[in-house]
Amino acid sequence: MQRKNAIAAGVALIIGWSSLVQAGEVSGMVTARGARNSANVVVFVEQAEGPFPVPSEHARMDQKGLKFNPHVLPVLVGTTVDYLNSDNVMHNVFTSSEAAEKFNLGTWPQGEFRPFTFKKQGTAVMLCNVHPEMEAWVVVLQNPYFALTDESGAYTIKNVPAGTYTLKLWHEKLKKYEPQTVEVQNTGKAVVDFTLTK
Ligand SMILES: [Cu+2]
Repeated sequence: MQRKNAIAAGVALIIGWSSLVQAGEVSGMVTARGARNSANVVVFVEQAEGPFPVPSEHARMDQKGLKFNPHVLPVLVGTTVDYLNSDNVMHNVFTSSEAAEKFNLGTWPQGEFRPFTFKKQGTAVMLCNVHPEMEAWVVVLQNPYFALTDESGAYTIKNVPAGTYTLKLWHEKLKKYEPQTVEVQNTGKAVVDFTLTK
C-alpha cells in the first residue's frame, strides 16, 4: 500500500513537472510605421489564467546620462522596480499616472535607488522634475507573457502555456494595429507578425 502511494506520488510529480516544462513560444516581427525604428514595442498576452507569482527579483530602471534606461519597461503587476541613480547629479523621479499612484520618489544620490511596487495594471509615464526631457514608460501587465521588440521589430515570448490567447501591443506613440489570436501548443512555436501605425 505504501509502495503504491509512493508510485502514485511519483507519477503525480512527473505529470506536474511535464505540465511545467511543456510550454510553447510565440515570436514574430512588429513593423512600426511612423517611429524611428521598431524597438520598444511591448507585445503581450492580454489575459491568461493565473495566479502568477510576483518575481522576487526586482526590475530596475536606471537614470544614467540624463536618460531613463530602459526607455520602456514591461512588468508583471506586483513587481517592484528599483529606480537607480547612476548620475552624479540629482534627479527627481515622479509620475502623473494613476497606474503608479502618481508617485513622487524625491531625490537621492548617485549609486542609490528608491523602490516602487506597481500594484495596478496600466501604463505609467516616468518623468523627472529636474530634467524635463527625461521620459520613460512602465507597462504593468496581468501576466508574465510579454516581450519587448528590438530595433528590427523582432520579439520572442517564451514559456507560454498551451492555450488560445489574444496578443496585443503597446507603443508610446503608435496605437493602431489589429490584435491577434494565437493558439499555443505545448513545445510548439507560433509566429505572429504585426503592423503598427499612428
Ligand atoms: Cu533628471
